Amino acid sequence: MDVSRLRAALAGAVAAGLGLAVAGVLPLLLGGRSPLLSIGDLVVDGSPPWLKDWAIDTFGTADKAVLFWSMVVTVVALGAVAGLLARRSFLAALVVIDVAALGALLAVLQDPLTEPVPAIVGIAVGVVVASLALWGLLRLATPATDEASTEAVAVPDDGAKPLDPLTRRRFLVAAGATAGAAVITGVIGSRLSTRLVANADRADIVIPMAGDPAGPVPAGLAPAPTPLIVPNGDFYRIDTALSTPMVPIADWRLEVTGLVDNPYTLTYEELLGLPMIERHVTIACVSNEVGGGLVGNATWQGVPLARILDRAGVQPEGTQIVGRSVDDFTVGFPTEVAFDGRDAMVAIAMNGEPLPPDHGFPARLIVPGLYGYVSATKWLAEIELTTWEGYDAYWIPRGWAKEAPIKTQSRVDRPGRGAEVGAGPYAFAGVAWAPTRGVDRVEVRLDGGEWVDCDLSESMGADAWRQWSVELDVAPGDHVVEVRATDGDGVTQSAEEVPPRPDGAEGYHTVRFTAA
Ligand SMILES: Nc1nc2c(c(=O)[nH]1)N[C@H]1C(S)=C(S)[C@@H](COP(=O)(O)O)O[C@H]1N2
Ligand SMILES: [Mo]
Repeated sequence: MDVSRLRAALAGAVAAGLGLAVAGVLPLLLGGRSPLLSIGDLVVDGSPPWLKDWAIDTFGTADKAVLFWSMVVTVVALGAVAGLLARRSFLAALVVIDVAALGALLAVLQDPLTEPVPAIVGIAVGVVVASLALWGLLRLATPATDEASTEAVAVPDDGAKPLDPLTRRRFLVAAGATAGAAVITGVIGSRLSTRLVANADRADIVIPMAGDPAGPVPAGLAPAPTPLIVPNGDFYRIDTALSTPMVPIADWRLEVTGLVDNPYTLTYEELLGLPMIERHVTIACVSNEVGGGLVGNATWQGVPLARILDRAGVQPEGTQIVGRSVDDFTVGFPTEVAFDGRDAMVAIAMNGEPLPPDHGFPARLIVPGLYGYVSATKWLAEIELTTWEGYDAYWIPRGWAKEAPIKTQSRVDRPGRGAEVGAGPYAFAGVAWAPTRGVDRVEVRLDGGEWVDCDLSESMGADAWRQWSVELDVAPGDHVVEVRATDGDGVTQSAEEVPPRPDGAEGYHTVRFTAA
């Protein structure tokens, strides 16, 4: 074909890129494994040990990315060669594409992890797409034989007929669109594959029994608008992640770093092998308004943070623990919190299941008594010991307090705001929490009258919330009910209204309702 070398190579490169993306992603959509992984495994298995060592030394944890990009570069380069060959013979270009596909096919067929059919279909469609894209692009880049345009254009130095500007632009747009389609397909595919792998990993996990289990969940009160244990699907979710990080287990490591004698790294398997505790712990968001829903109680299982730190040997200057996530969110809290007897843990399970992706799979921090933004790193990747002064975690420069214990709070869940209830005896109900101190007393008052003591659900430990309820007579008309809790230290929550920023809302939850 009468196409300049540059355009032919470009056409070949982008066509190959699109073919590669299709072949890499389509098998995932068909429920299979990406041929790129089969090829990658084959390359790794076939590499001599010195090469593997060198790759790990040189690229560290980026070795997989380097392998992936090497594949992309190789295929794109082969595509460029095919494009150049196509100037003489399109058949020769097809041979290059087919030989590359054959290589992928062989990698797939020897891969014990791969279902062959989806991979073969992916490769076949990839070949067709690459061939058609190359054909189409070359056609676009071929000057019409009865070229009417006499406009002066740059003459390529390789003897190809010049292109008029319109054709040239059309070719460039088409080549750009092909490259764009390849990139989009590739991005979707890589997201999809980590998602699939992470979900499959999560489904396969068997959480070992905690050696130190949580006590039983008491029966609770009736009516109970809010359960003692909030099911995972109903649990509030707060984070800065635009999309939930999906973390395949094989790629995940927990690093313990900073001001410690022996920094070390744990795999998920190793973490699961450590002695675990299980506890009922209420976690809360500092931005929760009085009466709001950004609080929940769950049964968490994990490895005591103290144990993880002791193995590293915290140095005396390591006065701050920074929890960093895979997406670089950070929390920071005083190191003493890990050693003061509360059950701070690296949690791996929530209500008997591996952590849901939205709640931090594969591992997160849970620190009883501290608001989430200073303690509860989800998708935990690193625990770094640093000085208290040396680092401010994510939300601190954004105007939130550096030390943020959860304040004693209580909430009316029944009646709802503005509800209409039947006049006569009415059961008021809700929850109250004061993690680490525990809730000892909850009182309500109707229409500014006397405070009345409520029944409390049996304690699940000081870190967990308690349900409260009380039956009061309500006369027909408009009413207002208020609630207040007293913690295990005998301190009653403060009445003064304080906004969430900078260290948590205060005030009594107040609900207006009508009885008829
Ligand atoms: N990686 C990461 N972890 C995070 C956050 C975040 O933005 N990113 N937000 C924190 C905040 S502000 C809260 S309140 C809790 C909420 O935990 P949940 O979504 O499991 O309820 O997670 C904490 N952990
Ligand atoms: Mo939060």
